[in-house]
Amino acid sequence: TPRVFSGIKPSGGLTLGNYLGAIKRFVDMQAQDFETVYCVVDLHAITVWQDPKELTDATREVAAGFLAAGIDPSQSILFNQSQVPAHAELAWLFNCVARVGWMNRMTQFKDKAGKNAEQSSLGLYAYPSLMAADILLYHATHVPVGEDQKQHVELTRDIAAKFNHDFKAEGFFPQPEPIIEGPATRVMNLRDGTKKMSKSGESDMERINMTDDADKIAKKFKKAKTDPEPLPETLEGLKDRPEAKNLVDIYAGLSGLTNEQVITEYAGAGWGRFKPALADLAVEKLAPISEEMSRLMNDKAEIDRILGEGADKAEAIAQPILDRAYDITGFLRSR
Ligand code: AQP
Repeated sequence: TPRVFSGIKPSGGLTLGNYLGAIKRFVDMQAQDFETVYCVVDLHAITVWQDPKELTDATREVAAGFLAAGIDPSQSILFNQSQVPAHAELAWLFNCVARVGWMNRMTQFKDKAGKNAEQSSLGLYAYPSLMAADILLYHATHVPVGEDQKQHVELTRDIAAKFNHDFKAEGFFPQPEPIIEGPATRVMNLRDGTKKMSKSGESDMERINMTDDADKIAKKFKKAKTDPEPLPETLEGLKDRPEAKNLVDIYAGLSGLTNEQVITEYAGAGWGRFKPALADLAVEKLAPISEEMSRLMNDKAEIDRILGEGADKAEAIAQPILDRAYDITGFLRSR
């Protein structure tokens, strides 16, 4: 069976972007004919500073988000990355396969490091190499991600191909496919439609958190930046209107309608009508998930148990593949 791998960083609470671009898709794929492996990628989170206690809390919160949204530990493997050391080990091999020039082309590093590249962690720079290890350690064939991660999955393909080629191990690492589907693969910041909605964005008003209550959700959509024009009659009318397009995409992502159907339903509607409808829809869809998340977060032992058992299952797949990679590399192994 084809195998899916994907992950989310515990670098803060989950956003609507993580939900529509990733978790909701993960749940869909769990229901299809795939073996599904999902990971709370804590090793990735520390590429920028994380307070240790907050990291532990966020790890449980992201795990709770997966579970509350419908990831079932009896159908999917769910674990946190640092409990399976093979990720860090394979990443080192890949650091020696990937080229500096490849990393220099990664737009996410440029976005995240900004003008401060010299002061960024070396880990942030090497992040795509660890991500390649995450995916290839399971010989994953499908990687559901938001638009922002497409370039990293493409780099993963390059690393797999170069490893196979350099060590004459044709076909050892597969070529994984990025799966970028649905109407909301890039949810934008509510205050600036040219920026992505992020967990770690400066202002809380720019994102919807999965744990926001109904009042907060309504307030955030009400204050979301838009242009003054009503919604257009056709999809083309959203061109060059990033904020309007974003709210339509979010509505589509939450409702299960296509963007086109949303435009047809709300053709000519003003924001005074569309925004409250969007807020109601978001509350309807997110409230049951956030209630289940808070219930789960009161039972830390249960979350920790699920992640531990998931790590055992993950390791059972990953370790033989790492061992094989070590043999291919020529490492002497006498115990
Ligand atoms: N705005 C978004 N729209 C659609 N998909 C998104 N994803 C993230 N933001 C959006 C997808 O969520 C998955 C997990 O992402 P991540 O946590 O590993 O890293 P990220 O993309 O860097 O997410 P954030 O929220 O922006 O975190 P911070 O602020 O800490 O860097 C990925 O599949 C991603 O595409």
